[in-house]
Amino acid sequence: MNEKPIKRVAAIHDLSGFGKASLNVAIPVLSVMKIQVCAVPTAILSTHTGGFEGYTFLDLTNYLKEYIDHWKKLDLSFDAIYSGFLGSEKQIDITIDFIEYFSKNGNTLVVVDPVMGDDGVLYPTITNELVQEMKKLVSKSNLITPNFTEASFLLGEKFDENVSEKVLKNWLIRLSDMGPQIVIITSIPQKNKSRTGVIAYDKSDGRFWKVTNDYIHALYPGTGDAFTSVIVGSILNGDSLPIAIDRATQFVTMCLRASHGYKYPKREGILLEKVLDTLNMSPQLQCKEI
Ligand code: PXL
Repeated sequence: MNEKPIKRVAAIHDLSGFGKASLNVAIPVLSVMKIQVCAVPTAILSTHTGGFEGYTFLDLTNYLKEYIDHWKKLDLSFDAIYSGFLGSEKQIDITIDFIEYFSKNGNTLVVVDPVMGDDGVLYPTITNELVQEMKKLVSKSNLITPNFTEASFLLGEKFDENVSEKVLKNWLIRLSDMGPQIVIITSIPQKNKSRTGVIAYDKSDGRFWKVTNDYIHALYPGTGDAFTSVIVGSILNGDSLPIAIDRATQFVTMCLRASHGYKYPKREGILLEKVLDTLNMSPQLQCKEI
């Protein structure tokens, strides 16, 4: 009597009540992809931090131990562990401990989205110490999804918008040398400014993948969370790496297109609900080996 009829993800993120970020994105996206989300809320905020002032913030760091201890007593197991925005070095240590305990059987997919910054700069809450600590978390993962800014900070490299494919391949290899088998870098500036790129590497077969998409100049917080949530669901559902990337990039593009035409504050996030049902359609196959 111990069937597991559905795959399960432990999602270690904050819960920002208003706006589309972190758990408010991971739960609907993965649920539509028929995967159960088990939330490990690291903090509760009234809104996410992008563009809102005066938000309230309840740090749950000190509560997490008893929360996770209960799960240990229940002997729960997960098909994947997926972490996102983390607020302190202590939360990173707790996440590392969680990964070490719950991925003991060796079959758990560990996905780390090292949420730290965008457009060449770190978010206000991210210190240099946190960047160093994030490298430790990356070393425990199987798959990471830094954006171009986060990749440059993890490697101590300059944010150069004219970066070449050759340099990016070197970055991918160096990031995978830190631990993960698969590295996906998003938001890569393209020579053609109306495009944006995603590039990936799987060190188990040494293959590189790339796809470019229309760049929609509209900064909605939470798009990175949507991207990585789709990657997690897609890999768990048995898609190959390029198909997972196609699914995630096309979903985010669709979210942006569905949102962009409306007149409302961008800080309120993408209109996820309008396009969630597209997640169960076949993506167009656009991601190419390079
Ligand atoms: O989407 C990343 C994210 C997660 N959590 C919080 C945030 C943000 C981005 O702004 O503020 C609290």
